Amino acid sequence: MTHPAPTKPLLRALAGEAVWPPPLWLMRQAGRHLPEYRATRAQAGSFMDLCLNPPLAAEVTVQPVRRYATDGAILFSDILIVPWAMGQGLTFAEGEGPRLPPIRDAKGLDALDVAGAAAKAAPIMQTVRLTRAALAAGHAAAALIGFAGAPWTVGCYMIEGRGGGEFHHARRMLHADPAFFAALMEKLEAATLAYLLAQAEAGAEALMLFDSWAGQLPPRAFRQWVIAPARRLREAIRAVRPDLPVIGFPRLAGPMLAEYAAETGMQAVAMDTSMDPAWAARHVPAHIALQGNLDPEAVVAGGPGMLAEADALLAAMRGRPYIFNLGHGVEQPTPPEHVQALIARVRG
Ligand code: 1CP
Repeated sequence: MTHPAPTKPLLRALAGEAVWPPPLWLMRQAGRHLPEYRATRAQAGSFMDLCLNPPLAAEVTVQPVRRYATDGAILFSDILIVPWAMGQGLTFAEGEGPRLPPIRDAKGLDALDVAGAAAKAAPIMQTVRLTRAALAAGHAAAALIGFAGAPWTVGCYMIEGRGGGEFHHARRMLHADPAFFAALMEKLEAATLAYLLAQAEAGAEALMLFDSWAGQLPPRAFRQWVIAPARRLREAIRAVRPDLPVIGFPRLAGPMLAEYAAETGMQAVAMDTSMDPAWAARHVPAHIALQGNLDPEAVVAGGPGMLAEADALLAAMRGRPYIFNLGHGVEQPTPPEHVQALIARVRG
């Protein structure tokens, strides 16, 4: 079966075209740096209430597209929705990040309900449908990006019960009880695949796999628990939807980024802030798009320093498929005018 060539700039770059000026979106573009987000969030109640309220979640997904005309809209949700949908408790303590009852034994593992997760995640799919409709009606050039956390990163939160640290329990579990760890990863991978396919079915035009804590793993474990699951997920998505591009983000992978890019079959790999874009351009095959990686703090600061950083990044990426983005999420104190000035510079 052949598919028509994509016309949206983000999807063209993901198809391997060196679109210039490059398409652009920003991780955490919807969020607390935007006054309109804070207003909708207050209307929803808690962060979880917002994630599970399709009209309001679709509204905050579209807000940065409306304000900045970004080429991508990333679904407003969270990577921890998958463990929540499998039945693990999840709360977001105001200002403190996520809290989950840690899973460290067979009892916790057995209680995870992979088959039941789809029904609980149904509101997220409704958000995808509403967002697609809103983009079609008013922002026809923007592509909707669905996402999930990768098994290793989500497993870190499930075992640890919280973020903000170094995930000692999760990293130790891999050595101390490899059978338990493998069983948890297997359940998580199955639930993640179903969750991504449901987003594709509901209208996501690209998917992104966030492995934010990939850099915690030494190379052998990185191959086993970052690269191999990403490749299996990528293959399984291709079997159902051969046209759908996937972006992989093995954060802080360092030189392992090259192996990740060569072996997972992703259409793009995202560079974190620590990655040298010139190194990535040399080591990632030229048909795979690169995404990233301006320092989010440069955008908080703004001014000529930010513009000089953006210029250097653009110079390193020119001539290859590339998607402009930050190396991590937009920081809360970022003035929207700085984002505006950055985008104007990228678009020349
Ligand atoms: O109070 C609030 O408004 C909550 C802050 C917040 C937001 C805006 C959280 C809690 N999640 C989100 C949204 C979110 N998270 C998106 C939406 C789309 C967008 O990018 O605009 C996405 C893609 C994520 C992904 C996510 N959640 C990641 C992967 C990317 C990354 O930042 O590395 C991770 C690690 C999480 C976990 C999480 N959720 C929220 C927080 C504060 C955290 C980090 C916890 C920690 O480890 O400290």
